[in-house]
Amino acid sequence: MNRLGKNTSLPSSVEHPSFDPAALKVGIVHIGIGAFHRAHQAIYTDKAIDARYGDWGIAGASLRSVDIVADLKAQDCRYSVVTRGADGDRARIVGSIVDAIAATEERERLLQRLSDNSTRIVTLTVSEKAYGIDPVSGGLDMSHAAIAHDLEHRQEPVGVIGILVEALARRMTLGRDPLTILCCDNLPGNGNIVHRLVAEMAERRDPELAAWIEREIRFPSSMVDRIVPAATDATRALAASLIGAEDRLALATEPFTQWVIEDDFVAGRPAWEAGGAIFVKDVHAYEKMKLRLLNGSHSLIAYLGQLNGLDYVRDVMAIPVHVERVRRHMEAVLPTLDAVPQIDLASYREELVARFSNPAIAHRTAQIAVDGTQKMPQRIFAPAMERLAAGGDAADFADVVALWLAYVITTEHLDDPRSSDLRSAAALAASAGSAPFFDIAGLFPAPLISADTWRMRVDSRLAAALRAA
Ligand code: CS2
Repeated sequence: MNRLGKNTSLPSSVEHPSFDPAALKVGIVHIGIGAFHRAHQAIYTDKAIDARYGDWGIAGASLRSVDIVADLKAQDCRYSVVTRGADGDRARIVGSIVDAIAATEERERLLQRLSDNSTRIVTLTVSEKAYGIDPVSGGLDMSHAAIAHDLEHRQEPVGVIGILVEALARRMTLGRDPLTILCCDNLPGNGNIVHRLVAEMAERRDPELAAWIEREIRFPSSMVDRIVPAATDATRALAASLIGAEDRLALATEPFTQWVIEDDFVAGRPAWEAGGAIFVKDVHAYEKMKLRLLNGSHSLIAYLGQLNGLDYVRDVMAIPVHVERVRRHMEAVLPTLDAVPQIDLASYREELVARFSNPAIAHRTAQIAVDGTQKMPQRIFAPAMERLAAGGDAADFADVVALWLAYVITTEHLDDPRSSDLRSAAALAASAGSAPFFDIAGLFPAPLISADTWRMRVDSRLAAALRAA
C-alpha cells in the first residue's frame, strides 16, 4: 500500500480541504504537534481556510519527538483523522499543516519561523508539565529543567517558555509586528499563565524586552475539548482501510469537538468559527466547567480503571457502579461552577457520560493516569478547596485523591515529573498512609494540608483502596 502524500488519489467518501495546501503561506506556528492538535485545531484551521481562505497555514513544531516530524515530512504533511460516531466512521484528510519542525534538530529554523513577520499567531499544546509553573507562586519554577537551562542559554532554548522569549527578543530587535500567543493546554486561565511565565523570563533577561512584550503581545485564554486517544496499529489499519493509503500519522477521535476562545487577537486570526469555534470575552466559566467536569471525571475514571484492571475509559463506563461514581463526582463539582453562557450543565453532563461510554473510542486509562501532580491541582484540588471554604465536606474529591494515591503506590508504571518525590512518599505509605504525600513540598495547597477531617477521609479511603487492590 502506498504512503499517503499530496498526490494520493482518495476515495470519494474521504473528506478533504478544497484549498491547495502548497499555495498556503504560514501564518501560525504551533508548538506541540501531537495527536490533540492534529485532530482539533488543525481541523478548525482547515475549515477556516476552506470558508474564507487567508494565509493561515500551520508550521507545526515538536519540542521532543523527531518521529512525528519525520512522518509529516514523508507524507507532505498530510494525515487522516477518523471520526468514530454512532453513524459509523468518517475519514478526513487534513491540509492546514504545511511545515513540520523538530525543535531538537532544527531549533534555528523554529526560531526563524517564530520571528518571521508572516507569523501572526503562535499556538501551544505542550501539556501541563512542559511550561515550568511553580505550583506555589504560579510563576516560573526555577527547578524545572527547561526553565533553568533556558535562563542560562538564552539563544539555545529547549523549553517552550525559553523558545517564546528568545523568539520575541528577536522580533523586538528586528522591529517585527505584534503577535498573539494562544495557549490550548488544559490549565485554568491558560493565557494568563503563559503571559506570566513569558513576562517573568523576559524581565530576568531584559526589562526593555518585558515592556515590549506588554505592549505588543496578546495572550488570550482558550478552552479546548476533543477526546483523542494515542493512535495504535489498529487506528492506522482503520485509517488505511478508509483512505486506501498507509498513514503513519492517522488518528481516531470522537465526533464531539469544542473550542472556546477569548477574542483578543492583535494581528488577525483565521475564521475558526467556520469549524464551530466560539469567540467570547471571557472563557473562565467554560474552562472551569471543562476542567472540573470532563478532566476531573477523566482522572477519576483513569484511577478507577487502573486500580480495577480496566484498560479503557469505555470499560470503566460499562460498569454501572463506576458510572454512578462518575455521576456523583459531577454532582459534587456543580456547586463550584459559574453559569456558563449558552450551556445547559445538565445536558453537558449527560453528553459527557455518553462521550466517555463511546464504544468505538479506545482511550486508555493508563494514558490519562500519567502526570497526576500536574493535573490534580486544577481538576480536583481547586474545587475541593472551594467546597471546604463554603462549608462542604468535599468528600467526593477526597475519594479521587485517595484513588490517585492508591494508584501511585501500586502502579509499576509511574509516569510523572515528580515521580521521585511520589515514590519516596509511597515507600512510607504502608505505615504512614497519605501523610507523606501531604508533606511533599508544593504538591497539596495549604488549605487542603490543614483540612484535618478531609484528610482523614483521604486516609480511610486510601486504606480501603489499598486493601481492595
Ligand atoms: C485527558 C485529556 O489525558 C487527559 O488528562 O483528561 O487529554 C482529555 O481527553 C481532553 O482534555 C479532552 O478534551
